Amino acid sequence: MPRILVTGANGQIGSELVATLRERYDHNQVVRLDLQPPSAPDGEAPDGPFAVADVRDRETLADIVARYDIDVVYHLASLLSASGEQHPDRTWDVNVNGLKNVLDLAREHDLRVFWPSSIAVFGPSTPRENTPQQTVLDPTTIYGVTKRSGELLCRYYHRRYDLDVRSVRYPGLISYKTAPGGGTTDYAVDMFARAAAGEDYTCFLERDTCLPMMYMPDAIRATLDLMTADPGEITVRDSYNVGALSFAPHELAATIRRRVPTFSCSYDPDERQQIANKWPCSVDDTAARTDWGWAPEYDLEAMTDDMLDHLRTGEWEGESAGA
Ligand code: NAD
Ligand code: AKB
Repeated sequence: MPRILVTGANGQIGSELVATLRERYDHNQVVRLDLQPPSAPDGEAPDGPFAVADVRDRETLADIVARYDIDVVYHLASLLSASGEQHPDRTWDVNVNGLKNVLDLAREHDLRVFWPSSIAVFGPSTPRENTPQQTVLDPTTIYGVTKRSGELLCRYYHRRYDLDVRSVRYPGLISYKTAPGGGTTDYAVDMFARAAAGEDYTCFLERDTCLPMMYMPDAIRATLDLMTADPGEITVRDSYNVGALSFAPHELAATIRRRVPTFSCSYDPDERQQIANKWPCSVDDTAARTDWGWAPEYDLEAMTDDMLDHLRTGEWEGESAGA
């Protein structure tokens, strides 16, 4: 049974990935790592093993890998697109130097690595519809620059050192358990949260800004399916496009309004609009479908039903970091 380390484990993806991995494997085999301890009910100790560390601190990372005898790392610790523009130096340091620390430790300890890239690797010269797997990559944000640099670093370590590192370019992820951490696609989660609370929402993107999105259960399945695929099936070693949904804010608002008739959405774009304008609307994920059988399960209607059901039962912790 593999011993697993998840960095950035308190975040939007990490908190759900840890729960799924702990269901799939033994609870104590999965170690959470983040800058803070995981939250726990008042007076209770956090559930399961955790380590407080900064992924830029290579010595501490090495101690954790050795202490827990780690075999596999899901390296999620990162700054996202909107917060990245506020802290470009820190974003480079965490996103690129943190990844290099993990890859170097993986070489030394023969670890397998999952590291997520993003649709932020694309830019203004990239085709916006059905964006190909191989295409112009001209990111305009520091976040996108770090993601493309990370993709190339992963491919280099695979070719040069035969490291088994795998990656997907997640689209904007939508979930109800943990608030998103400072991205451009966060508006969708915020809109759901407001609608479920019986409130209206002012969107920070224009009504017609189409972006690729995915529901969290599909994202977790994509991650685990890629990591359990036979290494011989993996033909893309920078990062796979994975598609699921494509919609603009007004389409999401209309889908919600069919279930919450009193819901109203207005539009007041801020600086995140400039980021979204450079990203695609949809991606071509033929390589992921062919190589390891990727297929999303949730369409916009099914996701909206599920999100509202869960949010109405109170499974929500608050606003996104960028809100
Ligand atoms: P998040 O912001 O919700 O969580 C990131 C976590 O990393 C936070 O808990 C934060 O405390 C931690 N962290 C930040 N700096 C750290 C450091 N120096 N050392 C240790 N931990 C640190 O992010 P997320 O949405 O869960 O994203 C996880 C990964 O998936 C990131 O690489 C992100 O780029 C990628 N991704 C996310 C989305 C999305 O829509 N959520 C889309 C594309 C790609
Ligand atoms: C962001 O908006 O920054 C993230 C992403 C698409 O990488 N959700």
